[in-house]
Amino acid sequence: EDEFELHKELFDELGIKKENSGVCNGEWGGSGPVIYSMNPSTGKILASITTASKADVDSAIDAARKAQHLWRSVPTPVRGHIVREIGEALREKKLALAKLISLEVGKILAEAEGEVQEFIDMTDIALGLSRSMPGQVLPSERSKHLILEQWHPLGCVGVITAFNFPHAVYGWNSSLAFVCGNSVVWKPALSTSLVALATTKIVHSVLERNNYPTSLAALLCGAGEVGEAVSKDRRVDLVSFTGSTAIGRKVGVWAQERFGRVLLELGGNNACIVMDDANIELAVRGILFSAVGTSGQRCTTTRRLFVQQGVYDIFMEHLTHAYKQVRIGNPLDKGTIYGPLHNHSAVSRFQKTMEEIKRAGGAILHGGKVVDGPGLFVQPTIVRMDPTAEIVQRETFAPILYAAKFKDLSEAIQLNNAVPQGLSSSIFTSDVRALFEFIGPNGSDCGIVNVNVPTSGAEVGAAFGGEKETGGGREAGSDAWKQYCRRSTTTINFGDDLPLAQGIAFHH
Ligand code: UN1
Repeated sequence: EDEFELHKELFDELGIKKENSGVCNGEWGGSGPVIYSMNPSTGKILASITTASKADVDSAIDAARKAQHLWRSVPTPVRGHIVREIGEALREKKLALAKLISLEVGKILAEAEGEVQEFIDMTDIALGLSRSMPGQVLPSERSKHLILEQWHPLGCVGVITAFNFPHAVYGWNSSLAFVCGNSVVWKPALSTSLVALATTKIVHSVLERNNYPTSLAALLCGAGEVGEAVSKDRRVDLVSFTGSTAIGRKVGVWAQERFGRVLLELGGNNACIVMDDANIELAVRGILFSAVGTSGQRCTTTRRLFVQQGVYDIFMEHLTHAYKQVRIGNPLDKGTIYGPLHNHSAVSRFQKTMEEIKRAGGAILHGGKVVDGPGLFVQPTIVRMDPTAEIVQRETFAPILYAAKFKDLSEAIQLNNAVPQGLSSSIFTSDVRALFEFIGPNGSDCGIVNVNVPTSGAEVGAAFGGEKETGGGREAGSDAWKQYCRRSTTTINFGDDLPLAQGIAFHH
């Protein structure tokens, strides 16, 4: 009982209790195991959540599919207005949601608020799309013929999200999925079930007041086997998965085996390149945010740093100085810019990696230790490391930055591209030739290629995602909406003849 940390006012505002059902197929319920949500800053329990059983997965997908049959014939601009209302409801609860994200994930309040803002901004994108989602008219090679291309709803979209963006990633996916006429079945990371619950309640409040079934936004809290069941289910037309490359590889195969679609947002191993001619102060600030923000637990976190030989010493001096100023503490306190890691396994991974670094001959320039105390705090860390070392090729989801010196741009690009992941990359330079070389076809091989902007902190208006082991998916802005649609191609004959394509003569 007294293991529970009380946040009554906040919970009341968000409709959360001490004991919660984490499953909704239109009705709240759940017959899987009960789990506990924990605050990583204190190590205390926030609430309990009943998770989904196999039977719950089955009934939620069934209900979501039925609801989609109704939803797909609602005019797209009307669907857009529903998504807009979700955005309005989120605006009202922004601070409360951000506090809950901060409590359950451990990220600082400013970043948690940014996450809610990403969802809100996505609802604006969806509203605009609802009036402008373009199809195409294409010229036919045949007389009195016309070719049309339309984008129709896909069906039921499974969304599996990670702990580090427990709210925004659902926002990117669901805003587009809903406006495109789909239902959504959400399997959040087990350890961020409360954020998923609060978010779903807000979405449901909008659906209910507009008389749409809440099974359009089904929720299945649970562990990996729930995600596996969703991924393998033939009734789920698209599985959008955000998480590790190891799990993503399995999800991809499960979905592909049954010819389901898959959208993968997997690991990153993102590098920043600092050229001799860079604005050093700007680069230090950018790289600090990108390497230390969210305690190094973004998929876009800067994990590798390549500094040109002429400025290496001075740059590293400035950067380590900036690391020394980082205020570690309770993520809800103003002034804290760096909170705890999310869970115990993240802390032990950090420790193991530090040991491996020492064995591999890495030199610790800052940090490297676990901070004593009840919360899961570790020091933000910079290590000078041979960039070809095995450990640097992996994504360790912790605030460890590997730094190395390079001679020229081509060496830096080669290093940038030498890892299996391909999410985000960045160059700091004032040389236009270096800039265009880096963003060109012989430059960075990542999905995100920034200039004088670090690797993390992407805006939702652009397509978000990466190549190689990052999985190839694109979410959020640009034309990412197309992945939540099926394309239909129609050839119309408005003449009296039947000319055949390719001029084929077929007389009988
Ligand atoms: C993630 O780390 O999973 O670009 C997503 C960023 C954020 C999204 C990161 N807008 O850092």
